[in-house]
Amino acid sequence: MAKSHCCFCSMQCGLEIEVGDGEWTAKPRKDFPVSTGRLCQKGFQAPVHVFHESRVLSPRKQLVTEGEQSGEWHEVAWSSALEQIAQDIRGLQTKHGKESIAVFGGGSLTNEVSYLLGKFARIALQTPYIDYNGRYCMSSAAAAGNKAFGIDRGMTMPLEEISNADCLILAGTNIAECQPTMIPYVMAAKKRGAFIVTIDPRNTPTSKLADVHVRLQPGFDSIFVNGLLHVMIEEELIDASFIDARTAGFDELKEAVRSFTPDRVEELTGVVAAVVRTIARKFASSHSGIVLTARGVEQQVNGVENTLNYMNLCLITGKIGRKGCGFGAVTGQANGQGGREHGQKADQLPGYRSIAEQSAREHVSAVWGVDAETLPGPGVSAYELFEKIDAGEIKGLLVLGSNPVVSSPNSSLVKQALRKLELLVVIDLFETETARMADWLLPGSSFMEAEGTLTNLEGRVFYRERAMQPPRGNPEDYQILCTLARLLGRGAYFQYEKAEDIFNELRRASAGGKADYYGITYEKLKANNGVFWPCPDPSHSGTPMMFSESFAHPDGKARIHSIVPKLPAEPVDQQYPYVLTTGRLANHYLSGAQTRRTEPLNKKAPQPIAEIHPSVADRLKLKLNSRLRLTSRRGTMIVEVKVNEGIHPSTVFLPFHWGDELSVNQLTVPALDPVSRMPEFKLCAVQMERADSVKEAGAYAEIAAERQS
Ligand SMILES: Nc1nc2c(c(=O)[nH]1)N[C@H]1C(S)=C(S)[C@@H](COP(=O)(O)OP(=O)(O)OC[C@H]3O[C@@H](n4cnc5c(=O)[nH]c(N)nc54)[C@H](O)[C@@H]3O)O[C@H]1N2
Ligand SMILES: Nc1nc2c(c(=O)[nH]1)N[C@H]1C(S)=C(S)[C@@H](COP(=O)(O)OP(=O)(O)OC[C@H]3O[C@@H](n4cnc5c(=O)[nH]c(N)nc54)[C@H](O)[C@@H]3O)O[C@H]1N2
Ligand code: SF4
Ligand SMILES: [Mo]
Repeated sequence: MAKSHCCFCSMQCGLEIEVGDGEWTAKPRKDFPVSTGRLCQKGFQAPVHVFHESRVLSPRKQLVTEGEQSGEWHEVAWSSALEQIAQDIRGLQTKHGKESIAVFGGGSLTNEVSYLLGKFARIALQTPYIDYNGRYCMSSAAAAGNKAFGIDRGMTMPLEEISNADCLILAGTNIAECQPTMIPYVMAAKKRGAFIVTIDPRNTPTSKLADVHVRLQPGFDSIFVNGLLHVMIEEELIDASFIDARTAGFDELKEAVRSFTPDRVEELTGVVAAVVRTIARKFASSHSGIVLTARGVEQQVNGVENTLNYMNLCLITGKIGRKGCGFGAVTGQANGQGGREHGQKADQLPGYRSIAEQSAREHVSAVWGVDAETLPGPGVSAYELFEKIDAGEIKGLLVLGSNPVVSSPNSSLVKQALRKLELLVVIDLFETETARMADWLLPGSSFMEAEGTLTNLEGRVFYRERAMQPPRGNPEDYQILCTLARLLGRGAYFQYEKAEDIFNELRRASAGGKADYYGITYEKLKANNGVFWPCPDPSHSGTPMMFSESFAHPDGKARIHSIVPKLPAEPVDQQYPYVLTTGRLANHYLSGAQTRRTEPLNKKAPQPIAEIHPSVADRLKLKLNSRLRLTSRRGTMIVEVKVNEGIHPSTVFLPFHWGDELSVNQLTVPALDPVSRMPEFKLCAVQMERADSVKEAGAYAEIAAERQS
């Protein structure tokens, strides 16, 4: 029996896995406090994909005929596959420079592999170009946390504090589908009488738990929050002594929200003024309260500002750093938190250090045993990496732990770019949509086959045991990187016998940084069901509750930011009159690479279904079994459709868990937040028409005229 953890979301529920002779059982672990002995449907099925018949079990090279990938693969032995790959990398770097190779990582990788991947890019490849799927995921919350609090730990408090809160505001976070085992904490608060508010353009299983659900049109969060802040200040519901002692920037905020009266907010957003007042009063006057946000408010060109504004709610009411209080940007991926701390990001070194800062470069290069001058500088963000490939500046790419052909915005450009590469190496469990375009596909190790540490949404670092050896004696992900480094002549920097050796180096590299893991050891993790970072020395027991006494800015004060609401990148117009927003379903995970191969989950949601408001269905003259054509400035697709009475009439929602013609990212806009470089997955303008008889319905022209009037 192995003490494992589900491979999917950031809750990282404890999973007891027993493997024997091709058989397995998976049960909830009773001893892991976070998941309170529970698993959601994905957790129970987590091992299914690991044993799927389509697992990639040996290295493969794709036959290229007349410059095109043929879809025909042949197996190559590990040693010669890695030698050929190293040779190709060297060839490209000799011809086009070190910077012609890039790396793309993922937030499901362990801390050890994330750390190693950052080091591999900077030391083995000597390229600045590394980024990862977390750029699509948490980067706006990360930037906002750094700006407001001086540090980015998604949740500033442990999960159990949710149960102690008297008021909960859940904005753009659908925990009932995305972190289902968090629900018991919310229910405990509800039982104690907590007032619960959800803010989302549609009804979701999460909004069903709310006392008030605000059906907000996508892109309107900052206007709405300015209204809440206005009421709190106007009615003197703020915590003046907290503001005075612990924050900076309040006077500017007061000015900035002065004109956002509830009546004006109602005019701008359609949210009734009395509702704005009630929510503001309830949150501010409750003894304790927590604000949780997620991708709904972040995946926008104004994502950093949206998140900062929600943080303001906690800061002006003094609801942070004490019992039942805090702010949480709910992390998404298994290791979404740890994966963004140790150097997979284009501008980052381990311990959340900045690669542009001289002292940071010196610290990390001393740990790595290299001269600080030789470390590359900052690279570019995930989507911009594909733009650089498209422009011919990057010739080779290594992808580990992501399926960007499905998950990137404006995916046609990503595909076009990947076609131009001279070398694409993918390390994955499956021949994903991205792997199909690769020259080389190397077997990746699953969550059951590799030990290591991860950091859950609370900032709790924990140890995950290996449940079985990788199939056919295959190497683990970290071993592939080490061998490649050796073949590139940099083996001296990649001498590890086990994951723990990498972790011990990570501890030293992170020491003194913002995300300080120095005091965390494997031994401590195993004995304590995890340790919360920061944990700066071995005698330290970790930091579950942050900011009890001070924030992480040098003067100890949090920064209040005044937000002037801005338009999305692509507002609706006559030609594209609806807002497309995208997100998740309970049954599937991200690009679907794993869950579409998990039959018990896949059969519950075999294809994407668009959600639209009944009034829109009428306008489009949809009939039973009608299908819907969605068209944006970048692409078009046809999907099944269903009516959701609780969705904002301006909005159509589509999940993104499918590839090829069912991928919604053919339509999404590649506009990026100016600070975080996170794409606007939650908002783009589309037209919609009945697909079974588009001409006859003539619906689109009709709506366009209607909306214009
Ligand atoms: N089942 C499942 N669970 C998952 C995942 C999965 O793929 N499947 N993925 C994991 C990962 S990596 C992540 S990042 C998290 C994501 O977790 P969430 O962020 O909770 O998930 P989303 O569905 O992307 O978006 C949340 C909600 O934002 C709403 N929304 C859209 N636009 C706006 C807006 O302008 N304002 C507001 N207030 N809300 C808006 C959407 O309607 C949606 O209900 O989930 C994690 N858990
Ligand atoms: N339209 C739209 N697009 C979105 C979003 C949205 O809300 N709307 N959300 C964005 C967000 S928040 C995220 S996080 C991204 C995620 O998007 P992706 O990065 O595409 O996510 P995954 O499907 O998890 O891809 C992980 C891949 O790595 C493989 N893998 C998993 N674990 C391991 C491992 O340990 N080793 C190896 N070698 N391989 C492994 C899996 O088989 C899979 O192919 O999508 C983003 N894209
Ligand atoms: S809540 Fe998340 S971690 Fe827990 S079982 Fe479900 S998908 Fe896995
Ligand atoms: Mo994510």
